Amino acid sequence: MATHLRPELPNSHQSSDAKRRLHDEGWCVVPDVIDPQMIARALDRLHDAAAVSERQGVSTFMPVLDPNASNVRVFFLLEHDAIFRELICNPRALDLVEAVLGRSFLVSNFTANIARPGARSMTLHSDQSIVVPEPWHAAWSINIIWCLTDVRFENGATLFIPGSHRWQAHADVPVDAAKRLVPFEAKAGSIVAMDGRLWHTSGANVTANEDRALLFGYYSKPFLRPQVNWNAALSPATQASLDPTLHAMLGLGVTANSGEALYINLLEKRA
Ligand SMILES: O=C(O)CCC(=O)C(=O)O
Repeated sequence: MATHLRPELPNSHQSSDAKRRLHDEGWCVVPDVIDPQMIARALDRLHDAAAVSERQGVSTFMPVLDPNASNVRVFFLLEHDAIFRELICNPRALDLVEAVLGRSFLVSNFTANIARPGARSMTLHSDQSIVVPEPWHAAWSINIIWCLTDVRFENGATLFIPGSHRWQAHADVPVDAAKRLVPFEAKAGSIVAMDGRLWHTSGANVTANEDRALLFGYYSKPFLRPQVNWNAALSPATQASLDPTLHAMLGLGVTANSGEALYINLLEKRA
């Protein structure tokens, strides 16, 4: 394991420095995107969503992903609460998404992974390699990770390989990849942007009693089909509550595959 990284950026020039780091290293941290009240509210709604999910028969333990039930997975966040629909549209998050994907993109997925004490790592992967055949010449997806707790190596920070977004094929993944993993560290309220090509895995939570709660907002080029089309399953009531930009961003409109409707809506909002 290499050294811990804390690449928080000073407030001035934050945006351009963050984008430069995202371009050069495949990831960046932006601190203080949401305040303590919002963090507490999101955490509260996340725990409610996990309980509702279990009650509905959707297990929060995914043996295909995690070695044991100490990782609590919550899917379908956009249906669970309006706060998640607000976070997925956060302008500072979308600014980083646009920097990587350009003007047209869709929300592919919004899920949570709470690493509780005893949680262990999943398999090393890049998110893009799961849905796009090699070679990976360009970023076609990006994760915006919302930190609802402080995140550090000991409580299971996501481990990643800086610069691995430049690997273009499975053959580029070195045999000693696991030794190159480093944890990101960030305070609650930060977002971490991660290029879809960056190789990473979840960390082990070796603390006695400290949860690590992260939300993963996954955005992709509009022509990429999501692994699971959660957006199509949004209830009629939730769909009716969406503003036109979010409706377009979820790929629910007829122009989803080009993303044009999204761009027009974003421009109108910014005008
Ligand atoms: O929870 C984490 O730190 C990483 C999760 C992840 O990479 C995934 O679910 O694909």
